[in-house]
Amino acid sequence: MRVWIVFLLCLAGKALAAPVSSQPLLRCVCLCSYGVQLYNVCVCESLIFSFLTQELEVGVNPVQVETGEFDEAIEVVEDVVAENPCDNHHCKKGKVCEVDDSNQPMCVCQDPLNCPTAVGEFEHVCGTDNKTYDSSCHFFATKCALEGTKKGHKLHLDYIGPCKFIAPCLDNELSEFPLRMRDWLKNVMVTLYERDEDNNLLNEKQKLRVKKIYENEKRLQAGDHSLDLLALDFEKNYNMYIFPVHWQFGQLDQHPVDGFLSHTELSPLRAPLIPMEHCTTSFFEQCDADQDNYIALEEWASCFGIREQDIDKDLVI
Ligand SMILES: [Ca+2]
Ligand SMILES: [Ca+2]
Repeated sequence: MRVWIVFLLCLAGKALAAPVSSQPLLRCVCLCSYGVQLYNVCVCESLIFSFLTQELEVGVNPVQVETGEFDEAIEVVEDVVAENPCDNHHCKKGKVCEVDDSNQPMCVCQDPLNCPTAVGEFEHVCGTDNKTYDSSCHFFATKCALEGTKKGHKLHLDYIGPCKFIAPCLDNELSEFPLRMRDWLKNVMVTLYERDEDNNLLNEKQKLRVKKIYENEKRLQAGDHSLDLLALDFEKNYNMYIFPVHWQFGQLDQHPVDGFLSHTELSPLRAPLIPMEHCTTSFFEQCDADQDNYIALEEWASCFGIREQDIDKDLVI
């Protein structure tokens, strides 16, 4: 059975933004019960998705910075004989399984009216059409109904929460964004390392790499740091940041694993960040240097200040 421990980037109020070092477990205010406060977002450890019948393949990283909520692209068809053909037939978000006249399972668009009623505003999502949807279920059901149309093709889940005014990102703010994001990624890695008692969050290769960061006495502890300090730390301890940047790329590059991030693949990272970090969209747009709508590993790494000679496909484990 494939079990993916899912780390969900969870919105957390600024009020909770205490330094992580002294108190690693803080309650997140929204989508999950417990998480680790890093910077002003929370890495939540609450969702364990079990994917039936698949053994965890060697080399497959079991840690996903992904909720599954944003996967538009996955449609897994199992060839297992079952009483109900739909039992082992998984449909992508926005679709549900139905049996046709010859008892064959097929995925059809879900009626948004059949989506569970949202219990609170935190379930709302904002589409790239700037419309608020009650939940991601409502969003993907609507997107499905538009399948094959230009409008449907352009419609993506933009961010978590109701649509709101997002201030334009100023140039100086844009240049600060990777400093904080990079530091946050490094802290995510360290936290995974610290909490990986059962050895299922990081594989051996990853552990070895993170161990070096963990044991480095010059490591900047998680917390609120000035941008000057973050910039200085990056300059002095540059090597510490190379692996976390590659690691995050590997976490997102899953559907398919091809060295490029689509809008959908980027969603698990973008969607929770946008409401809190108004430069998120600009940052990722700028990352796509050749503007082909995909972020290649090289584009990603250079966005985070990783030098060309240090970009290494083999680090994306
Ligand atoms: Ca990909
Ligand atoms: Ca590109």
